[in-house]
Amino acid sequence: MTTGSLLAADLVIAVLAAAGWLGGGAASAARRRPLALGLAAFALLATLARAITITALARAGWWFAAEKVLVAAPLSLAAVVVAGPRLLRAPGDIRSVAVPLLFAGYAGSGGLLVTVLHGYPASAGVGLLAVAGVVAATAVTWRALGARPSPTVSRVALAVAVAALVTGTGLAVTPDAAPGVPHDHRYRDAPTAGEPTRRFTLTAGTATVSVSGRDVEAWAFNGQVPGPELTATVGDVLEVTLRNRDIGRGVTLHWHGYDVPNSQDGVPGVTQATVLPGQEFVYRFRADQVGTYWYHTHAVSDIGVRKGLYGVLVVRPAPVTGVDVTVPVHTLSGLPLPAPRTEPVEAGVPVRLRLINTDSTTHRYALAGTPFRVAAIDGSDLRGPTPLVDTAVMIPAGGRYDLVFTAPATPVALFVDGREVYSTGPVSAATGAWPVLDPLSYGVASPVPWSRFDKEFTLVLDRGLDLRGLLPRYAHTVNGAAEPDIPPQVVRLDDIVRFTIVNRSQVVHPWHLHGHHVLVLTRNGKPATGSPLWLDSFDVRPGDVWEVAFRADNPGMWANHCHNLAHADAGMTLHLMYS
Ligand SMILES: [Cu+2]
Repeated sequence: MTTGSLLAADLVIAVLAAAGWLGGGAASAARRRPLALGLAAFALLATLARAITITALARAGWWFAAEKVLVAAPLSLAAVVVAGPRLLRAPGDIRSVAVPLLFAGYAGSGGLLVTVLHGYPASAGVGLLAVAGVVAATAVTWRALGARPSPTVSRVALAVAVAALVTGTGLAVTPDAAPGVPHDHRYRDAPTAGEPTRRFTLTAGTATVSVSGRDVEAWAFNGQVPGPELTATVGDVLEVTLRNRDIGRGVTLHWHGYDVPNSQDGVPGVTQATVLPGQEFVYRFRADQVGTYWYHTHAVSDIGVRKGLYGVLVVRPAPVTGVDVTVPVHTLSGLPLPAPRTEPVEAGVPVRLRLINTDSTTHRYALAGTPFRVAAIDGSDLRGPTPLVDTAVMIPAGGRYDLVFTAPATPVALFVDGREVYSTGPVSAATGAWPVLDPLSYGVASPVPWSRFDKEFTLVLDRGLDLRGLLPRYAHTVNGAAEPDIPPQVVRLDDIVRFTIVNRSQVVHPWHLHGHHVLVLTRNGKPATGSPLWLDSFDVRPGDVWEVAFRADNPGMWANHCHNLAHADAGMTLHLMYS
């Protein structure tokens, strides 16, 4: 069982246990004896089953189990100790066990709420708040059911609830409030990239575009979705003028995967101001990385990219030989892009398909009709890629795979999630059952260039209630905090930095660090054994633990965030800064 399925199973069992106790309590209050005993027995079994799931999660990593061991387990134990013996005695008046059963239900719910609303890291304050809630709810129930606890019991309960509430509230306030992102202008001076050799102008504006024969209201660069394809040859100096015609919430350009100088990175409020209607901003950088990249707005990025403010950036080593096709996959108003395209290719011609996922979720790509190799991932060439046949690749949000092959005499076709997007002729293929390539064991290994790390950071990805802003929100969190309260990661120039990224949530988080490519070291404790993987976008699935490393060689203030842009906007963004 994977840690991801364990997390899901544990959550389901916790819900069933709490519901069983509460249902049993309600049934006994209503004197429904068989139902009460049945539900309570079920809840008891579910509570005991959690001992197994919590232990297994703790073995997978303390991050996955901390609050369950420290808060939920003691509360569950109290539930079993209080309700269990009374049930075994099976009292004549079933109503007399209503309060113990409901207490067990509150205890189970308390532990569950701590997991769902607070998550990692566990804190004494949150544990005490849960205790206060359970004691208070039990006391209220006691009164409501007309039972008369002895004055001593009432006083003790009141004292415990008040003490826990007071202490918990104090302790739950995070002591080390994040310093936030200083608005530092040091890195904003445009570097001297040299005289531009490639000039482009991108004008952002609202537009009506046609997708699959339907008119769609979009936000577009130069009236088209995707925006114009920007191409360059390595060594070129790109100058891109961004104009905003009428996007009221503003735009910027971020060069996804391109490790540009910080001042050109396009993150509003961090590297530049948002470009408002009527304004412009000129980006200039040297094209010194070959490969497949893309650009997109980073202002209200979730909405802006979804509505169409993105395009392809390809830097080639030399003039193209053979067929070189970009396939930027996107979902615009629920309609898939690009439109299917068929063009015959003569046998023997080399073909490169540049697959780009510009959506916020993973896509599955399958190339039928030919053996192929994955030549590059996220713009970096792989070492010794071997031919693959009938194998699918999963590309994370923001990620790119370059597939290469020599055109056979028979047609080939590329499918994205089962939909044909590119072909050289008619192909019928069922690709749904194909195995998926694991890039961590593909290609030829070479030793990790570092043996020690100057800085190590752990990022635990989760969900939690964020009460720090004006309105409460159910945020996507990193180490229990949401933007702008996640402390920045501070490094020095030339530090070798290691990130451990842990996903204890129920959804995939495609991780994306700006300005640097990270080398994958391990996933779920197993070292990468294939070609060195230098990534800028990788899927951290539920229960996954990734270790990645990089050299801090690009000074500035860099966004480090989930590239499911809805998650990024809902708190899952922090910053890497150089001291
Ligand atoms: Cu995410």
